[in-house]
Amino acid sequence: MMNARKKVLLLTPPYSIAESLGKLGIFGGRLPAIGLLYLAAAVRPLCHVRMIDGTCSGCSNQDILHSIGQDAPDIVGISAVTPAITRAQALAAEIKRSFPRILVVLGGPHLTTVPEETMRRTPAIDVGVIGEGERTLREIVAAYDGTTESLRGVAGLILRPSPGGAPALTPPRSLIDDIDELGLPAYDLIAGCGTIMPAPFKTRRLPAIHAITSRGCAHRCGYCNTNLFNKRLRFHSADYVLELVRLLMNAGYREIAFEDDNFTAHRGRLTEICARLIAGRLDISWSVNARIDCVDGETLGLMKRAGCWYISYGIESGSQETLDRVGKKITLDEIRRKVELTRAAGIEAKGFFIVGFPWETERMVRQTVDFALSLPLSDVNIFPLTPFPGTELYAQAKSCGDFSDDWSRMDLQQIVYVPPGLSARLLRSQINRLLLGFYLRPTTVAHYLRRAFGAREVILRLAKEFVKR
Ligand code: B12
Ligand code: SF4
Repeated sequence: MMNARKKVLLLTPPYSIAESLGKLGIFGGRLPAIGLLYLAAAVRPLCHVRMIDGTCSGCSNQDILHSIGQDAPDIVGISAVTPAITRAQALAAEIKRSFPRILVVLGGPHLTTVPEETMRRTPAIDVGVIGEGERTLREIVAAYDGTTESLRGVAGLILRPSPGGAPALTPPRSLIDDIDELGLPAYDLIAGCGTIMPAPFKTRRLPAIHAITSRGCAHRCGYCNTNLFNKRLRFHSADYVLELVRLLMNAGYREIAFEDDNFTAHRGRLTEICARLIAGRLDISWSVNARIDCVDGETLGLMKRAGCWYISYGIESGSQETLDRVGKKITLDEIRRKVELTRAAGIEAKGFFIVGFPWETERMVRQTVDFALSLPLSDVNIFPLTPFPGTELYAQAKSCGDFSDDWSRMDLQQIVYVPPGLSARLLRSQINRLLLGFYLRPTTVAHYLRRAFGAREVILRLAKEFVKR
């Protein structure tokens, strides 16, 4: 039997994009996992909850073990994306070795996508939480009596009934219909998480933070992992979003990076949020991710007036054939028109691109780079195709081309897949052609100098971090 009020520690394993980018890692975002903030808020009424974010805090496994030794939690919950999963596995093994009585729970997009395989490869994990975690974790905390057997009645799990035993699934967990019911995430817990900042490219004012105002995506792009929320899109209401903005402003934040897959998916909601931000004269600047087909001149103008200054678009390719084959449902003409409209509205536009799809030839890869260079974008980024488990392209990559199916290398920086007839060298040289061609051209440099002037505090912070590394 356990104490009445249990202790829960939520964490992400030490893993940072800086590991593959070195000093250039300062250009990546360092943000605590929003999922953990929601989980913490959900279980807080039932237990003592703490959070350690290994992506921001710069802590080591040893630091985490030390903290566990001091605090003695009953349950440790770990969250991991695919490239962080091997770190999560190693950390879980160390926790289990030093503290065999602690229940180790793993959740997040990777476990959700390949639960059996992940459990098989990770004997130290007692329980995996598949999909949305708030209600599941709450039930785990309430039911756990020191044995995994006590969790058999909790839906949405893959659990190991005995140490080292074969994992078994409990019935699936349905999604929450009204996500406003979740309440606001426990942002107060990030105080001890270390240096927090969205990617400097899309940060103009400090302090800045990130937020999510919807869950899932209704589209089916072949390279994207949308398994987590069963490919279903749910929105927080405009009321909720305004309340969230006020919470963050009261905590001192001056800028918010909305990290929804597509913040602009619901036109009516978008219009209402913008109108209320304008009417309330809220002094907050913000950025979003959007789909090209979900913006127009009118909404862009409204977004600008409401404080939006930066939009990231998943453009992906300069080959219409590739756009069609991945199910992107956008055309090259529309992309150009919408990027122009964005800039005309006074909003910076970033384009994300991918090269190396299974069917791509050298000509198609070059087309993507040429197309990206021809658009009036403010920023670009380009990745080699990374066929994540659970995506449509994973199966294709397995059957054609050269695919190193190594989870720890799937960080979007390393080339894990090369299509037939192409080489990793060709992909790398085209990626560099875009990045160098774009960022070293005089128009970009001049634009950046103007932007840097408007974001002096961010530049200063970057310079300090660059020297420290
Ligand atoms: C915002 C975001 C980011 C942000 C901020 C991440 C953060 N720290 O919050 C930034 C830009 C920094 C980022 C970076 C990366 N990201 Co990202 N990101 C997202 C995005 C768009 C939203 C994540 C989110 O907040 N979701 C909302 C919350 C509520 O959901 P959640 O975090 O999944 O948590 C819920 C459940 O998973 C579960 N759960 C999660 N963990 C746990 C743990 C326990 C114990 C329990 C019980 C439950 C549980 O319960 C939570 C609440 O319901 C997702 C796509 C998506 N729509 O999910 C991609 C996504 C998670 N990212 C992805 C990737 C690949 C990356 C990068 C590797 C890319 C890169 N190299 O730049 C890095 C890795 C960074 C890192 N160290 O984790 C992939 C992961 C794919 C995979 N197979 O793992 C996703 C799914 C995008 C995609 N569609 O492919 N990302
Ligand atoms: S790439 Fe964007 S639009 Fe396509 S499925 Fe993923 S989140 Fe949705």
